[in-house]
Amino acid sequence: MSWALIATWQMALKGAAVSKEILESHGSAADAAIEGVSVIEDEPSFHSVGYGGRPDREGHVTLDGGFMDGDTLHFGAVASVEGFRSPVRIAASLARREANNFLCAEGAERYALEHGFEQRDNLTEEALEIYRKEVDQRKKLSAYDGHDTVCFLTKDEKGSVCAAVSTSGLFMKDPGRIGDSPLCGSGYYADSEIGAAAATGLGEEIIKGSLSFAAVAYMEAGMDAQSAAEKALRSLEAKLIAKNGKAEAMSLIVLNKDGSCGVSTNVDFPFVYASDQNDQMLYLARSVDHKTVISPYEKDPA
Ligand code: SD4
Repeated sequence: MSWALIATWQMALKGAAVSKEILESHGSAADAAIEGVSVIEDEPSFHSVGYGGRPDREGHVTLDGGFMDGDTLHFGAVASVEGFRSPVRIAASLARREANNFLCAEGAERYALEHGFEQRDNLTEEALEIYRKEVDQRKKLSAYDGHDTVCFLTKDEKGSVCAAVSTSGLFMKDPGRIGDSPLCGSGYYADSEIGAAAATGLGEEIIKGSLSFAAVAYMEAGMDAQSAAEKALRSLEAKLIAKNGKAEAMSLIVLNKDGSCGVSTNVDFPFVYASDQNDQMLYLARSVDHKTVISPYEKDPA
């Protein structure tokens, strides 16, 4: 396949259309991943990313983002950033530095300000209302429905592979809490010689298995994308169940450098895949007896 993309959740459809257009018109994997994610960051009806993201326990919308260039292994990331339009763009800019690639909170905000990144109050009226309703009954930490990370993995016609992610993390999270999403190796990983992977779900579980790096390492050892995704996620799931009696929600997308994809999940997990040989489509991955079953997603892609 000359180009391909895979992205997490139904919300990715709108961004995937933009990403696809870039790849079809000979654009780079980096631009396709960053632009795809940033479309979702601007969309207030998606309550887990960028504008309209759900706030932390103290009412602040703090955002995490990451980017990795598989040609160089350079990565950039921001965590707990407040008041900026596009964490993924800040992350991609940090990936071009020699060092100081992962910045959090005030340091990341200072960098973003100094480098002219657009500011925005990401707390919408709707999110504020939901927050006010929940504020008295602090929720158990869980990656509940509708609070998901947008992850894009892209491969362009030159063979470059990139990963980009963005999230507001968990609703009602503790101030300063950072999940897997901005952590290179856990939330995302890309190596153009092999492929890429990215995760969504409860960050505290995903981090325990460095899930994205694990999937890429399995591909490097010779597995196809689907086997690598399944091996990485099921090994961690089995370990967590053996050690703790349960494994919380985790989903993993994988893109091989040949453009083929793989997905593994322990929940119901919609994702988008497209390539020069496959029309852009929404699929549903489900977990049946600890095995991932994938089918076209019938639900109206609103
Ligand atoms: C986090 N992994 O902050 C993110 C949240 C998520 O589905 O992806 N939820 O832990």
